[in-house]
Order: sequence, then structure tokens, then C-alpha cells
Amino acid sequence: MPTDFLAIAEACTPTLHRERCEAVVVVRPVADASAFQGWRMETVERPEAIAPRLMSRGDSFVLDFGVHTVGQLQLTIIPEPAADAPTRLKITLAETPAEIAEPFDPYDHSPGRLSRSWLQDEIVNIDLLPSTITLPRRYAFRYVRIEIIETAPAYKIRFESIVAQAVGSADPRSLKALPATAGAEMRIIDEVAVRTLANCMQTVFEDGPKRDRRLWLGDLRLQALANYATFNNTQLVKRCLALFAGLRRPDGLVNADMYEYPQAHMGNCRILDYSVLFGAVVLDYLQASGDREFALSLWPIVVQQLDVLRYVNADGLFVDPGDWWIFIDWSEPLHKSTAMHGVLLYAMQQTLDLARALGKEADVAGLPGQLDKMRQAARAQLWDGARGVFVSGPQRQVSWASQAWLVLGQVVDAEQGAQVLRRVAGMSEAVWPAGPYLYHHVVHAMLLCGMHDEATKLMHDYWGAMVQRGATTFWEVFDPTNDHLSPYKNHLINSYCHAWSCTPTWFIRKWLV
Ligand code: RAM
Repeated sequence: MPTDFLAIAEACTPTLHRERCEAVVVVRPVADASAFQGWRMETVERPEAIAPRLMSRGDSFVLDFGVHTVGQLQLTIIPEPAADAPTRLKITLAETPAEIAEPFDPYDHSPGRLSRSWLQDEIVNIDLLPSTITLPRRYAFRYVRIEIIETAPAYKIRFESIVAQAVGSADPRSLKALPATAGAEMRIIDEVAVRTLANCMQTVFEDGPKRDRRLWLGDLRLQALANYATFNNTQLVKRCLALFAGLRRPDGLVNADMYEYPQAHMGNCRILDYSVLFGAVVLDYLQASGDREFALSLWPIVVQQLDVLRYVNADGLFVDPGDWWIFIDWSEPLHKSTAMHGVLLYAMQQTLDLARALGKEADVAGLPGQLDKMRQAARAQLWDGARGVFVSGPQRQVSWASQAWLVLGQVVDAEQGAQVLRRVAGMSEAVWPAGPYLYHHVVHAMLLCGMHDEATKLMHDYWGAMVQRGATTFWEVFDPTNDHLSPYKNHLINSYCHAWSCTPTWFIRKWLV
């Protein structure tokens, strides 16, 4: 009987936890060139000042919930005296001060941009007053701006209560304590990372609760690692793995992204460096959960992913077929072939380790030889002896991505790995990472090479810099030299609570304390 993966996914649907949250302060945005994206929030008053205040057309205020929150918003509105016309409100929910301070419109809809509908603003008309209303969407926010567009000359309104019902599948009671040996900065980074993970944990591991609210294989791999070290909700990982296993592409490869609604279905993204890492997620799951039976049921699908080895030529080198999205990082100048070669090596090694753990080595008998050949090919053909680093493409580009992934692919040992990572750090022409997904792999590579001090410093310089800029959850995109960087050409639509940014908690808990 073939395994019914979708039934397994269904059976693992988590219970959502809810928690009532209230604003901690009333704020207003103030332009400040030294603040993140040019805006900081200034305290106006305590939130208790809002409930008794009578307001009418033109009044507005901004609530700060203190930390990033995911959930629904409920408002109780009282007219004084009785209302003789509807009330019309504009409500904007924001992850960052800029989303409150800068207008969403006019919006650039040109190709390559994301939909305006991800931005969180509502026009709400309320016919019957007094009234308690719950806004229709699930929002991701720290700030809420309420603007009264219309009341009527005969009456005013006051907001008796404004509360959020935070929602998520991370059970706060199951959060493992951070060892006391963690230093002060690492404690803060860990706390922000754990909130990032928790706010992305819904009925799947979402990439971001504001956007895309969807399951991505690359994000899942990192979230699962962070989750094992914190909430250890192995059922949710099982559900996500079952969704990828139950819905595969016609060529048998797992897809990069997945939707749950109205029923589970694949997204339209095929990302080579995501599909090939499916086996790595299975191995991590097996090690964390001990669930051998489920891992065995996935094994044939893991083996099927080895199909991508058809993109390795007779010399043992990966050759970009040109018809796949190879992600690696958002960096525009990055040449990706060498990094992809490293991803393949890492993924194949994980597959081999999984085969060994499951007693299935016979199914991948050719793999050890293939791995040797690909590692030798990298050392022979991707190495620049004069510069002492690995290069990619005809222009022999040097990048952090190439070094990190070839270290993760065990092309060099720990000592040589530390040398290439230190060299690339000192090369002004090297292409830097443009986002947390690649920063994660750089830090991971450093830790495998015993570079604990450098890894800690990089976490301080990168994730620590987000905290200094006010982050209470870590971001999808961040360049310490450019606050407005956005792969979608609009910093307002970036996600500021993003799955692949949550791994500092894994580094801290597994490697650094
Ligand atoms: C974006 C999301 C997601 C990522 C893909 C590649 O749409 O940010 O996290 O995995 O790109």
C-alpha cells in the first residue's frame, strides 16, 4: 500500500494557541536619518489615555504592541451620543515604523513586483454602533494606526478596547530554557530569533506571517533545525515533510513551495537548491525525532531527488541547465554555479548519512564514489591557487557563497575551510551575502571549521545589527549598509518576521553555549 502522505499531513495539523495582547504605548513616527529606514517611533502617551477620548473625523493615533505579533485585531467602538450615521475608519497594521510613516500608494505594479494586497490596510465601515468588530485578516504587526475618516456632526466615538488575539502553533510551555552560560547579547538575539520562529509557526512553518504565508522547502529546513533546539514540535515538521512528499512534480522532484488552501497544492516555483535538500530535512528530522518509520516511508522520494545528479558532467562538475531557478541568495551579481556544486555535495552527503542511518546504503551504492569525484573536481577546477579561494563562472568570481557552500560540501577540511573563509572576508572584490539565508550558511560553515569567535562576531554584526535597529523579529532581507534593500524594489513589502532569519537560536543553543 503506498503511503498516503496527505492523510499523514492532515493528521498532524496542529492546534493553534491563542493569547490576548494589548498595546503598551501610543507612539508617533518621527523622521530621523539615523534610525532604520529613516523613521523612529516617539512615545506620545500611555495606551489607557485612548479609551475615554472622544474622536471624530480627522483624528488618528498609533498603537505600539511592544513586540511583533501575529493574530487578529478586535475593536470595541462606542458612539456618544447615539450614532445617526456609520463610522468609517482606516486601519493600517505595520511590522516597521516605515509602514506607518510612508504611504503605500501609489504602488508600482510593474512586472517582478509583488501584489499590493500583501500590505496591511483596511477601510472599515461600521453601520451599527456601539459595536465590537474583528478585522477580517490575520495580521503580522507591531504597530496599528487608526484614522477616523468619518463619523457625523451629531456624534463622536471612543475606542473602549483594542486587543489582539495572537495565534500560532508554537506552544510557549514547550520552549526549552536557554542555558545560563549564554551572554547578554546572545540572550537578546536568541529571544528575537525564537519569536521569529514562533510567529512563523502556524498550520505549517510559514516563510513569513505577513508574506508569503506559505511553506517553502528552503525555509523549512532552517526552521526545523531552530525548532528542534527550542519548541521541538516534531509533528509540525512531519506535517510539512508529508505535504512535500504527497504532492510532487511530474518528474518526481519535490517542489519548492506549497499552499494549504483550499486544499494542499504546489506553488509554481521550482528551485533546484531547495528540491535537492529534501533528504537533508529528512535526516535532521530522523535525528531529532527518532521517527524511523516515517523516515523510511520518505526514503524512496529522497532517492528520487538524486535525479538532479544528471546536471553533473563527466568531469564531476555541476553545470547549470539554465531552466531552473537556483536561489542561493538574493544577491544580483552572484554567480551561482560553484555554490550550487557545494549545495549538491552537502545534500548528497546528507542523503548518504540518511541511507546509513536507515540501513539503505545498497540503494545509493554509487554515491560515495560520486561524492569523491565531485569533491576532486571542485579542488581541481574551481580553485584559484593564486588567490587561495574558490571561484565561480568564466569571470572567476569570488564570493562568500562559493566558499561557504564548498566548505559545507566538505571539499576542504576544517583547517583549509577556515583559511578560505578568512581570506574571502579580507577580499574587497568578493561578492557579499545579500540576505539571512546565505548568512546562515556562512555562519554554519565557520562553526564547522571551528571559527566560533568569527561566527559569534558575524552574528553580532548581522543579526545584532537588526536588534540595534529595533527588530523584535528578524527580517527577510537586511544589508547593514542599505536599509532600503528589497528584492521586490519596495522596502514596505519586505517581510520583517521571516523564517530563514530565525537560526541564530540554533547556532547559540547547539554550537555556542
Ligand atoms: C521568497 C520568500 C521565501 C523564499 C523564496 C525563495 O518568496 O522570501 O522565504 O524561500 O523567496
